[in-house]
Amino acid sequence: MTGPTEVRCMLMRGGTSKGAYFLADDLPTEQTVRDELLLRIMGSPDPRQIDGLGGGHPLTSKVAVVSPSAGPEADVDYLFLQVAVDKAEVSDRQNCGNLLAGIGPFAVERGLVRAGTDETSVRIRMVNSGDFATATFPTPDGRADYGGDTEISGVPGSAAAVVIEFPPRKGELLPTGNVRDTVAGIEVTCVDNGMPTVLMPAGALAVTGQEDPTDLEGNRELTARLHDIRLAAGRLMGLGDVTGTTVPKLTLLSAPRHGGAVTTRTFIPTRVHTSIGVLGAASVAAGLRIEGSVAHGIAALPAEGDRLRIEHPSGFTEIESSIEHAPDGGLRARRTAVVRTARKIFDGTVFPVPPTGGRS
Ligand code: NQM
Repeated sequence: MTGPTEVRCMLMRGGTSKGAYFLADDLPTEQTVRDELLLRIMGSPDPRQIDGLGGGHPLTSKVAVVSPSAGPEADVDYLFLQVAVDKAEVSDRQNCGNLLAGIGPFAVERGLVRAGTDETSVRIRMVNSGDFATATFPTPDGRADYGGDTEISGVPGSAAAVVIEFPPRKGELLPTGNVRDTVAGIEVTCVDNGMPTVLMPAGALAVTGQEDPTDLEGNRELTARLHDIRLAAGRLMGLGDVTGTTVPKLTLLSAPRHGGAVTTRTFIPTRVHTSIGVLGAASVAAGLRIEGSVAHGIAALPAEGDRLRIEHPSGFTEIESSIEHAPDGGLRARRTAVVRTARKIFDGTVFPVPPTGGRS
C-alpha cells in the first residue's frame, strides 16, 4: 500500500530547527506506510533532499505529528520524527525541543486548541519520551501571532516568544547510575534531562571545544573516537546498540568564553549542531549542576538563580534548570524552562515524490 499523493502540511521554524508539521489524521496510520511517505515528502535519501521539503541537514529534516491528546494531562500529543537525510530512515528514538516551540501555535492554527484573547498556554505530551511541557505564546484576537522582539541565537531577526516550561521529570538524570563513567578510555558523565547526552571535556579529546562545527566534523581521529565512546555509553545508558540511532548525543565541554556557564559543541550524533538542542541544553544544564560530574568543574555557575547561559557555535541558549534528590536518592530535574520563537513559513499541500520516482 502506498500513501496519499498529496498531504496537508505546515512548514514551520521551531527554535533553531525547521520541520514539516502534520495532523496525525492527515497521515497514514500504518507506521511503515507513514514513514515511507515522509521520506518521499522530505526528499530522502539524498544529501541535498533536492526533491522534497528537507534542507539537507538533520536540523532541517524534521517532522512533527500532532493530535488531540489521548490523556487528560495534556491538550495535544506531539510525536517527533527525525527523517534521515542520506539514508531511508525515519526515527522516533529522540525528542525535539526546538520543533516543540511550534506545536502550540500549530495546534491553534489547526483548531485543536481554542486560543485565549491575549496569550494561550498549550499543554503538550511528548509522545517519544512521555514527558510533558507547557508552551505559552501570544494570540491577540484569538490568532497565533509570530511577530515580536525576542531574539534567539542562530535565528536572524526577532519573533514572538514561546515560553516553554517543563514540569519535574520522573526519569533519572543519571541513566548509568553513576556521576562519572570511564568509557572508551575517557571519563564522561551520562545525563538525561529529556535528551540522552554524553558530556565530556573537550580537552580529553585533544580539541579546544571552540572549533567550528565543520572543523570538528572533518576531524577523522576525533569522530572515530566519538563513535566508540557513543556505542559504549549507549549500552551503559540502557539504550542498547545505538549504531544507526540519533541518541545519545555527544557534547564537548570547555570553559565559557562570553560570560556564560560553559562552551558546548554537540554531535547529533554525526553532524555537529550549529547551536544546541533545547533538551540537549537542558541535559547539559542539569549536568553542570551535578557535583562531581565532568561538567561541574568546567562550569562557571552563577551564585544564585536557575538561569544558565549555555554557549554554542552560533551564540548562546539561556535555560532555567534546577535539580533535586528524589526520595529514592536518585537525582531528578525539578524544573526546566526556556524561551524559544517559532514561525509559520507556509501552510498548504505537499506533493510527495511518487513511489515510482525511485524511492519506493
Ligand atoms: O535537543 C537536534 C534540534 C535538535 C534537538 C538534535 C532538540 C533538542 O536542535 O531538544 O531540539 O539534537 O538532533 O532541533
